[in-house]
Amino acid sequence: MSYKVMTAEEAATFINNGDIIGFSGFTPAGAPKAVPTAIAKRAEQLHAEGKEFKIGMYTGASTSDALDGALARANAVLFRTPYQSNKDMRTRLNAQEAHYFDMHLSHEAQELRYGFLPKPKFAIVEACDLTDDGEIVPTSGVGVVPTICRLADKIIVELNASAPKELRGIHDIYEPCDPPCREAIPVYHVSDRCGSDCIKVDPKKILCVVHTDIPNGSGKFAPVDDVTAKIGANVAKFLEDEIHAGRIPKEFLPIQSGVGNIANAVLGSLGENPHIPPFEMYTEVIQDAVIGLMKEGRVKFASGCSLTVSQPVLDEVFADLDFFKKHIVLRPQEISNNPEVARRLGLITINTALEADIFGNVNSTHVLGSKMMNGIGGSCDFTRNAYISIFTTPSTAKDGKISSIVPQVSHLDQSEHSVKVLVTEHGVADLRGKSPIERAHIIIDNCVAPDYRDMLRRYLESAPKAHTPMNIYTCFEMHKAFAETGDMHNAKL
Ligand code: 0RQ
Repeated sequence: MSYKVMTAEEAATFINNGDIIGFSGFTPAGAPKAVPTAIAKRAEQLHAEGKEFKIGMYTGASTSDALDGALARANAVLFRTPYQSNKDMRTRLNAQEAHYFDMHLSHEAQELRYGFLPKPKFAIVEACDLTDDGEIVPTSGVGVVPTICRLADKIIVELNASAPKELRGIHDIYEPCDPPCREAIPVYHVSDRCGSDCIKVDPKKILCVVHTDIPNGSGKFAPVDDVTAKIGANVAKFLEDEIHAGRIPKEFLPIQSGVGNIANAVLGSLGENPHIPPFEMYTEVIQDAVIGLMKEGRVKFASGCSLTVSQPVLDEVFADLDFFKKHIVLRPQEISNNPEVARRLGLITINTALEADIFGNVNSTHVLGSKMMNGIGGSCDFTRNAYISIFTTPSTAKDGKISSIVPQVSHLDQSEHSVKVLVTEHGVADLRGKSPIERAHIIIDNCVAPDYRDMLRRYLESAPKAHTPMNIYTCFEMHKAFAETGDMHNAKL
C-alpha cells in the first residue's frame, strides 16, 4: 500500500485547536476508535500545558465511548452534531461546555453540502479495506461518511482488521445531487441498490493510515421484561388487526424501528407473532433482534445505516457473510432516512418517546424540558413520512414516580399531527382521525398508568373548554411535583 502508515498518536498530532472533523460510522458501528482516543489524550496534554484545544465534531449518529466518551472527558469538544447518546458527552452538553445541535439525521449531509454547516477540515474514517486508487470500504456503519470524505481536505483512515475485507458488497453508497438538479432517489424496493460498493476519494487526500483491530464494543440490550414484552405484544396485536381490517396490505409493509431496549424488544414481539407475515425492514439501526429473525426467515431483508448489534451477533454476521450480504444493505443516512423513500415504501415506523401528552405530542429528547438525553436522531425523518407512525413508551419511568404521559409535553419533538398511534404496556391509543379531546380520552383510558388516570382526567376537566383544552396555570404541575418532591404523584391537580 502506498499510503503513509502511522500510529494513532502520530495521526492525532495533525489535529489542532479549532479544527472541524467529520467521523465515520453510525452508533459505535463503523466509528473510528484509536485516533479519537489519541486526540483526546493530546487535548489533555495541551490543557495541562495551559493551551486551548477543542474540536468541532460531525458524526453519523451516536458513536462509541472511545470517540464521544474520550473527547467529552477530555473537554475537547467545541460543537457536536447531529446525535449522541454518551453519558459523558451528555454531561458536557448539559453543562454548556460544548455546543450541540440536535438535527434530523437525513439533513446532515445536505446541510454540509449546502454550506449551512462549516466544512470539515479532516475526515477520520474506519475502513475494512482501502485500495491504492482511493477506494474506501466502510465497516459495519456508514453514516455521513461519503459526504465528509468528499468535503474534507484530508482523510485519516483507520484500517480495522477486526472487520473482514469481505464486507465489500454489503454497502450501497449513493449521494444525491443538490437542488435544482436533484432527481428521484432510485430506491423503489427495500433491497434496491443504486450506488457503489465503496467510497471513492482522491488518494492524494489520504494523509495516513492507522492499523487497528479494536472491535465496535456495542453494549448488550437489556433483556425483555414484563413491560417491554407487553408493549411489544400490543404493537404486534395492533398491526395484526390492521391487516385484518385491510388497512395494511396482506403482504405487509417495511418496518422502521428506533433505537434502544424498547425498540429491540418490540421487534422481537413482531417476529414472534404468527399473524404477521415475514417482513422487510427499511430502518437506520439494525439491532440484535433483526439478525435473529433473519436467521429464522421472519425478516426477509433489512436496509439500514449500521449493524448496531452486540459483539457476539456481529461475529455471527461476519462468520456468514455470504448469507447476510444477500439479506442486508447498509446505506448512508441521507438514504436510509430519506423522507422521499420512506413515504414511497410506506413504512410502518416504531419509535420511542420519553414522554407524550394527552393530545399525542411527543418528547423524545429532553428530561423535564431542559436536559438533553440523546437527540431526535432519525425519529422525525421517519415519523413524519410514515405510512403509519407508532410511538411506544412504558407508561411510567423511575419506579413509577414519573408518568410518561403528562398534560403537556415539556419539550416537543413530534407533533400531534405526525403521531398516529401511541402504545404503552397498558394498551393502544389509535389517534387517527380524532380531535384533540377525543385523543385525550383515548390516551388516558388506554395508555396511562392506572394510578395517574384520575389526575389527568381532573386536569382535563380543569381546562377551559376549547379545541385543545389547556390549563396554562397547571399544565406543568406534574413536572413541578417531580422537580420538587421526586414524585409526580404529588402533583396538585
Ligand atoms: O433512564 O437510563 O437512567 O435508566 O430514560 O429509557 O426506558 O431505557 O428507553 O433505551 O428505549 O431509550 C427515547 C431515550 C428511550 C431513545 C429514548 C429515562 C429512563 C431511562 C432511557 P436510565 P428506556 P430506551 C432512530 C430513532 C430518540 C432517537 C430516536 C431515544 C432512560 O429511544 O433516544 O428515536 N430516542 N431515534 O428511566 C425522565 C421521562 C422518562 C425518563 C424515560 N419521562 N422523564 N426520564 N426516562 N422516560 C435511531 C437513531 O436515531 C440512531
